Amino acid sequence: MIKKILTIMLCLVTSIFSQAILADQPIVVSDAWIADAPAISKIRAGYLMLQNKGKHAITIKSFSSPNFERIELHKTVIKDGMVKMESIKQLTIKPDEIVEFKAEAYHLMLFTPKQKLNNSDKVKITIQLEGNKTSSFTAIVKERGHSREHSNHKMHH
Ligand SMILES: [Cu+2]
Repeated sequence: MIKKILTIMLCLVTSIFSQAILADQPIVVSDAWIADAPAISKIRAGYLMLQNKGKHAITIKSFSSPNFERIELHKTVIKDGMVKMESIKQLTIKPDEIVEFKAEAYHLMLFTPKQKLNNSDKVKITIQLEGNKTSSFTAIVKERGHSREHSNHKMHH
């Protein structure tokens, strides 16, 4: 019995400890959202703001979500007058730097939703950082505003 209580306590301490590590991470995510799209669409675009509030550069290796088969980090570039998207393998954020994801720059491409996503749904996304660290955030599904964001997206995928 005592052994069992000890184990439970140990688990509690461990989980509090790991939460503290997470909270300690200087990466701050804000305004994370995923553009709503017809259910038939296999691709969603996601946007967020990343801020490094720490003293050291942070390198993002990848993104993942239980709601999607895979997530890629893309950057829109203009080459020879053509709009193209490049897949970015890793992204380094300097101390105090803010990286804003938007249609004409960085964005997330989320492939193959595992279930139907509706407006206002919350999607958990995990960032894999260099040094085997992770950081998670929630992105909300919402409709795009009246902009020309990603209007020609399908052509490039
Ligand atoms: Cu893209």
